[in-house]
Amino acid sequence: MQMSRFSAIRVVSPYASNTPPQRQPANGSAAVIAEISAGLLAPDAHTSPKFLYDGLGSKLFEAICELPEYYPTRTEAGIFAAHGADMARAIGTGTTMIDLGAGNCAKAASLFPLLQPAQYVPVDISRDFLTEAVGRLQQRFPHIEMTALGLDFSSGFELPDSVRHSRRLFFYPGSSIGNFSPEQATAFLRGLRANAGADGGLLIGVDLIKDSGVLDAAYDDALGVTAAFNLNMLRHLNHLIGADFDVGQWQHRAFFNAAESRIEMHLEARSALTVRWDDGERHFARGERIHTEDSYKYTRQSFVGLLERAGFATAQVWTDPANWFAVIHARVIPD
Ligand code: AVI
Repeated sequence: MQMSRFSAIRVVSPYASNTPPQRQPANGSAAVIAEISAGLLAPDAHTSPKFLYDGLGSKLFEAICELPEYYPTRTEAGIFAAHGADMARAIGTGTTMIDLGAGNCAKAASLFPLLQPAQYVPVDISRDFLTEAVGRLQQRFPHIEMTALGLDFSSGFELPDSVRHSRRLFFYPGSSIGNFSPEQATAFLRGLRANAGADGGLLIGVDLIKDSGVLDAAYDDALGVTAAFNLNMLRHLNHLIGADFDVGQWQHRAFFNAAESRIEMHLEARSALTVRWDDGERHFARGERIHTEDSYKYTRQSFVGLLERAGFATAQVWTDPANWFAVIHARVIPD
């Protein structure tokens, strides 16, 4: 019997790449590999959002901040532009300004002419990027003492003695606090309070609850930049744990979960597949997801309550005309 001339054609998912990635040796530390493996093997597979940020992930996040749908960055910048002078009056000059997740230091630098801190302490996990940015900034503001700290502050930190003790102001813009759960956020802010001293304070950006259509679009933009940002995590995981995730077999899902008051980002398997890595493997059914990020949204009142539980009294709140975003100045409640 003659074989059909089509019998040699392999049927593959239209999304899978022709050459699925070959597994490379794992590059992450033992602790990182253990953390990622445990999350992938959990009944509800999940990963920490910190793995969204490799070199490309950081660039994709910068691109997200330029998107028309991603309102937080420009809304917060608008609040600083409109109310910076008022903030400076409330906070006063001469603080020790500790910038958490400083990146290119641009947000803090935009406030220097008004806040005039005595010392600027940018903190960021990406030490090289930070050192370069601070070098440039020091030339523009030679009178401000600058002490860059390259560390991961998300799981708590001790400030070195080179950081002045008086009038510490933690600067935490961008609504990054939303990437912690409310319980984690309270614990994190308690840690800041412990480091702030009795005369310390906090200037923090918080994203507010709004129409779910606006929220959904901000995390699932028309150009697919947020999808690329989310999917890029799989390439990063391949690098860290030596896995063979095939990006083409996954799709981005993001939606507002009103009951939990958070945007959830997931990666969803387009078809049944198995992922293998050095110490394990997992089968994913079609439609099964990996939960990659939460971004909590607050009301003004709910965040003020969270600050109080962490030992901060809210001094002043500034918002944009649509009430989409808040910048809050809070002071340490002394013991
Ligand atoms: C860094 N963080 C505040 C962003 C957010 O909005 O939660 C990360 C992000 N995820 C998707 N888009 C932006």
